[in-house]
Amino acid sequence: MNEIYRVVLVHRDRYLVRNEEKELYCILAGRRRYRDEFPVVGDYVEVTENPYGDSLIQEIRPRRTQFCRPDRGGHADGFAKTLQVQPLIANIDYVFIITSLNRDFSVSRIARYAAMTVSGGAVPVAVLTKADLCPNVEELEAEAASLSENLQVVPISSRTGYGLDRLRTYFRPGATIALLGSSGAGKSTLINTLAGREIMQTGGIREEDSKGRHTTTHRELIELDGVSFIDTPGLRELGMIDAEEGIAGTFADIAELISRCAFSDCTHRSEPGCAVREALENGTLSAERWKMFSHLEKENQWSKVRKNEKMMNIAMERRKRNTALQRCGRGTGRE
Ligand SMILES: Nc1nc2c(ncn2[C@@H]2O[C@H](COP(=O)(O)OP(=O)(O)OP(=O)(O)O)[C@@H](O)[C@H]2O)c(=O)[nH]1
Ligand SMILES: [Mg+2]
Ligand SMILES: [Zn+2]
Repeated sequence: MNEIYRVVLVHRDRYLVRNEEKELYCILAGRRRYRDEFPVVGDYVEVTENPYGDSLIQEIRPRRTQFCRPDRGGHADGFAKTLQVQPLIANIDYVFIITSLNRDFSVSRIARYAAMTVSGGAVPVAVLTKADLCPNVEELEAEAASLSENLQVVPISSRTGYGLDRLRTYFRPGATIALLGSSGAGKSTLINTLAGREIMQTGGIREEDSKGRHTTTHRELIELDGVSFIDTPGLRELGMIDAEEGIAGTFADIAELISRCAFSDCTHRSEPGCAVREALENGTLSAERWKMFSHLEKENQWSKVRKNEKMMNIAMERRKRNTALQRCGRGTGRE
């Protein structure tokens, strides 16, 4: 009989899974191993328990939400430099976009995370950390909030406890909250502060540029008072892939403007009746946000082309292989 467990940690090809009763180490069942789909932290999986060794993951339950990033192909793609969608975590309600209020603060980075969060079906919250070190918290909070009307922004300090009460409004029992963001932003420190003890290891940051040292190396699900938190290693950068919905959701006002342009294929440069140009000229849309939006859009388009190329490469490889097999007289029913 299979039981449902949740993946809490992935270690190469071994998975630590948990339910209310117990924790087990698992590997993938043989028939799953060569499929191009692997469980990630937060997944619900069907497990056949093996009391004598690693248990077996038979199936991944459909994901309610996920957070993905573009991955530059794997060894399976050979030399082809193509992109694929890589799910990092699954079944999350909120993504806390952890950003420190120091030199590392970047609204355009928050925009990237917000777009990918919305595309995956979760709700983004910009959590601005280290407020104790920042002289102009309100100013940066307002800057982040002006990014999108659909983005909630909460400045906090794990050191002084500032803002944590506001953050707790998201902690409904049963909810899953992922902490994402650059290395050194204070993801693991926040987990430890909420837990009241040192669950995760934390590390210092470089003086010169406030960058972290990639202290956390695994994604891990931690339960605190019925809420599941997923701590993650700092991502170096986050590209756009399959992000149409998330970009449009994050920049909803711009998507609305575009729908009002006189031409449906308006390039927003010099066409008559362009609602974007008009908004830029009368100041209702800032040049900065328009640039951010255009940049993410362009990147997402680029990913789409690379992804399609990958599909073409796979099809071409398959055709070549079949032709070779046929030439050897195999696959034609002659052997
Ligand atoms: N002053 C201050 N320092 C903080 C705060 N939160 C975290 N830090 C410090 O920031 C540094 C990095 O914190 P971590 O929690 O390890 O950062 P992380 O986001 O988990 O980093 P990675 O695991 O590398 O991705 C540590 O030296 C923390 O003590 C805060 O609210 N105030
Ligand atoms: Mg960490
Ligand atoms: Zn236009």
